[in-house]
Amino acid sequence: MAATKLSAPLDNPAPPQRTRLRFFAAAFTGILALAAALAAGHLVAGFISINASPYLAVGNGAIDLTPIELKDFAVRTFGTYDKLVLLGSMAVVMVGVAALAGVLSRRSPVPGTALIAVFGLVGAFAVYQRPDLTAVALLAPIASLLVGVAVFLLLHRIAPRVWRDPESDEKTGTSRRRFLIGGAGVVVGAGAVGLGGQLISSSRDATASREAVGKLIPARTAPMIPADADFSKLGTPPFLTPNDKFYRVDTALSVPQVRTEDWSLRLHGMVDREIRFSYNDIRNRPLVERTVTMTCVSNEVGGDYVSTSNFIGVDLADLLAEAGVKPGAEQLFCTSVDGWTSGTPVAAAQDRARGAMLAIGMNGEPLPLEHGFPARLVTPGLFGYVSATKWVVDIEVTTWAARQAYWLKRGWSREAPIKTESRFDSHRGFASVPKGKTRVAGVAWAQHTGIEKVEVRVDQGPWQTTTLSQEVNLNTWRMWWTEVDLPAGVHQVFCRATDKSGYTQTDMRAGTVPDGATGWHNVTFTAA
Ligand SMILES: Nc1nc2c(c(=O)[nH]1)N[C@H]1C(S)=C(S)[C@@H](COP(=O)(O)O)O[C@H]1N2
Ligand SMILES: [Mo]
Repeated sequence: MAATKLSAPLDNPAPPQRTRLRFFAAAFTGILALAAALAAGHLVAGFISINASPYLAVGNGAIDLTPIELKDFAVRTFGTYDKLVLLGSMAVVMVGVAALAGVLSRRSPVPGTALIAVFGLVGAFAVYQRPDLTAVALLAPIASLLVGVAVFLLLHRIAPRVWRDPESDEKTGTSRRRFLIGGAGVVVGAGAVGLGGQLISSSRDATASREAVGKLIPARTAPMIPADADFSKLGTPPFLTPNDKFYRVDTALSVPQVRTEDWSLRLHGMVDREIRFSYNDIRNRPLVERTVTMTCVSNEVGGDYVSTSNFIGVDLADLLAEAGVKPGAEQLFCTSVDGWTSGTPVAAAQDRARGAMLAIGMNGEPLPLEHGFPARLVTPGLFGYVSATKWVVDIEVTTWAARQAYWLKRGWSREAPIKTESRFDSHRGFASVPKGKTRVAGVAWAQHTGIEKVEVRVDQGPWQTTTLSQEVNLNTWRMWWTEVDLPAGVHQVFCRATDKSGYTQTDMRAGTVPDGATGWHNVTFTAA
């Protein structure tokens, strides 16, 4: 046996150093190495934290680096799918780079190996940057790096023998087949390993912890929502948004998994006494329930990033009073477990009439994981990015000068009161209706101020007032409906709201950056 092996190179002279790999074989080695690398990283991350997965970490890093206009565009265009679009585009770019690494290495594995190593280092850097991960998390990108380089070098050793010699057809045929089978094996293996990582991480998720909390029963329940608070029969949304329909906006590529027993909230900074609350500390207090309409600053005129819930929790003003806020404090710098931050004006948080909360429940249930379980902030009247940190673990009482929150650093405004808005719900965009009378309905909101009236106008005609639904409280949306008379033809119908401060929505169109969109929503009707 040994003799045969020894003699083989003699019978079969060593391949010339400069053998070139076929183009596709070369690209294939790169892509396979990538698949193996990502899978290995994902598996190791499964044991630590799924955010340590280099793929997700690079994605999260990309989100953090994305210019605001693009990020805002993505949120507006792809909505909740913005994250899928990001992961998909990343996959395309990665496969491209991996194929390039392979193709660069048609003669020597060095350039491709170098490129893969750089790739691995980018992943390691992205993991290193994450505030929610410890040094152990670096094991995941390191596994990726090692497996990626190893698989690449291995395939590179096999591949030239396979594609070297077009003459000896039979031999090449079998080894080519072997290479392809080996390659398929790497793909299947990588898939299984990656899936394993996913399963391991999801077995450690917070679902069980959330279920263990059970129903939340407030000591002070919110007033019942009257039956005529919405006009859902005319096409408006129901007054309370079901939890699974509540809009979702955040920078988290994978939903943070925090179990109640691992959660605590540190309240510190410019206070007389620093306090740390456990989940039970909060849960065992008398809970209040408040009906609040939340809105995202990325909501366009006519958009859907607005929802209403019965939030259950404790008064933020109480927690602040217990800690004793020092004079001169300006903002609550709030940090999520994944490192995202927001800056809420102290005055808004202390204002009992506004009713800012540390919330642990929505509509009787513990917060859904994607809405901040175990605990989040809710500050009525302010856009979410300055007031509603999900998965909140740290509140530092400080000044504006001392700290800059996530979106503030990226060009959005420091002060972000929700703008008075109204929208059509019964019809959207372009609608065809019989000529004559048509019922139109929608919602309007001016949180913390309240809606005074909503008017509609057909083309350049006079404004006509609409019927408002019963007011639930100043912090919630209000529904409206009316009848418009449309002669045959094409008509633009506008709506505008006036709030209780006397402000009427401007028709000046403004984009969402830096502090929220303005302009009148309209629907184009074709009446026949
Ligand atoms: N941790 C964390 N909290 C966050 C965000 C985020 O990206 N990360 N986004 C904020 C924004 S921009 C909004 S509008 C609200 C949305 O809350 P929801 O997803 O529960 O509707 O959450 C806020 N809280
Ligand atoms: Mo937002």
